[in-house]
Amino acid sequence: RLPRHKISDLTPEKDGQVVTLRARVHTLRAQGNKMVFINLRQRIDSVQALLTQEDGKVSKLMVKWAAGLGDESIVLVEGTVKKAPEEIKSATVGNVEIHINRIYLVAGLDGRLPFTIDDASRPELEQENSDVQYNRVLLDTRLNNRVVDLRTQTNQAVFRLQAAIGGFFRDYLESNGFMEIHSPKLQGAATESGASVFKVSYFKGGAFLAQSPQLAKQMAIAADFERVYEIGPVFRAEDSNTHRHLTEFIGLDLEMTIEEHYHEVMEMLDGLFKHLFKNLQEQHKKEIDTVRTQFPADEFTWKEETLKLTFAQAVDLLVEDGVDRAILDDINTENEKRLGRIVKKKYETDYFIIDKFPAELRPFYTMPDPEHPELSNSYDFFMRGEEILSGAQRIHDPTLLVEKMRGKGIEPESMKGYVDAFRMGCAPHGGGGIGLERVLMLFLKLNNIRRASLFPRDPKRLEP
Ligand code: ATP
Ligand code: AMO
Repeated sequence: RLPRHKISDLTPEKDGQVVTLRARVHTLRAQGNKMVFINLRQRIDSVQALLTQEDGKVSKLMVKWAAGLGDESIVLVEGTVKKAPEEIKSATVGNVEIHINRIYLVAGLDGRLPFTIDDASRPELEQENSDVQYNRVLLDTRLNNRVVDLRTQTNQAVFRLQAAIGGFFRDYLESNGFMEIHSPKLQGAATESGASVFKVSYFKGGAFLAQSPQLAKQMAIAADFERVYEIGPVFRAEDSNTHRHLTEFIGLDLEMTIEEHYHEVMEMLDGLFKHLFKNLQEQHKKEIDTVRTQFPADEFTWKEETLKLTFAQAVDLLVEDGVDRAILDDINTENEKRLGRIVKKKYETDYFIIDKFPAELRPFYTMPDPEHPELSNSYDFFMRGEEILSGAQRIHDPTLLVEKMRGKGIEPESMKGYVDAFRMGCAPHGGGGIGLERVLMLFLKLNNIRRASLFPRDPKRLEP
């Protein structure tokens, strides 16, 4: 049995070698009854193959049969590698073509394709200007037929990048002494606030789906694990039909003890993001470039020295730009984006941090600033003017914690296990939570979080 080859391994130096490939028929074009051109595709690579009687290795019947192969069938091909003639040098990998000697059908289609992979691969702008010429594939159609949509080279690259982000997150934290944990997603009580949790039936009673591993990761610190992280699903019952909200997303969470100051956590998180950006740009240029052909965007820009603004400084930048200070008690989504544009212009970066948020804007577990109790030791991180991480130093003193819970209308008894963790003594600590799909969407500028989720869940979509 001949060894299987990958399209990405086929280079002009292999000229004359016989190879076997399993691939999809991307497109097929018959020329009379003598010749068939098949564009073969494997993930993000493709190669031109041809079946011709002139090679003397295939019969007329074979050519006729091959001409009837449908797009997206899976075939096994044995053929000879040929350096591609100058005039057809194209996007094919390594400028080679394959002269097919034998071809077998591995799997055909039992139905009509909802759209062609070529139509689904058109650059967004081209699609916008060319409704007549091309069949435009709308996002909803793509998501309804996600399996076919995921075969585009863009999506193959997007999800390889998603996997890479998870990998770099894990590597960085492991090398900094963090340990992975797995916290329960079924909860007896709402985890952060009652507002946005899904209720599920649980035997004779009910349960909630965790809206964050917040309580568990803090309890792991109280249990002396010192530095922990989790990659897991997060559920939010928010009826937010926006480009950046999902009802289920992947949270990249971490929590660590603090020696002196909450800036230790901010520095760790900042180091993590720079590790991520650097390695994505260095090791995954091919995937990034592939996505860019469909979603043109400027390169994601960041600096070795990260821009850190306090909430007050961020507000000042917005006021300078003409926003009314009276509406800046909080920075809404629109002003967040505006701030992103201001920062990009002034500091030439797509990545920055804001800290010292007013205490009243943050969850009950957030540590107030000891010198200015109306502020808090909290931070948000931003990419292209949108929030990707939220975090803070936490309250480890049980008396203060109970007071803050009551202040936000939460009955401490309803979270007894959590509050008790601090009654048993817990070191100062802090952490943060990142939305994986948001990072991916903003790094690539995909403009809609659904494109960064394999099978997205939003208020209107539970299938496929
Ligand atoms: P998080 O802090 O969880 O990242 P967030 O900052 O987006 O998310 P929220 O404050 O709950 O969290 O989200 C509110 C923002 O999302 C609002 O500023 C609003 O612009 C937008 N938004 C939320 N729900 C809707 C909706 N149904 N329609 C349009 N926009 C919405
Ligand atoms: P927060 O609620 O801000 O903080 O969530 C953390 C990060 O998760 C992402 N995110 C979302 N992504 C997709 N769809 C959503 N509906 C959605 N909501 C949030 C964002 C956000 O920055 N417990 C705290 C974290 C902490 O303090 O450690 C928390 O959950 O990228």
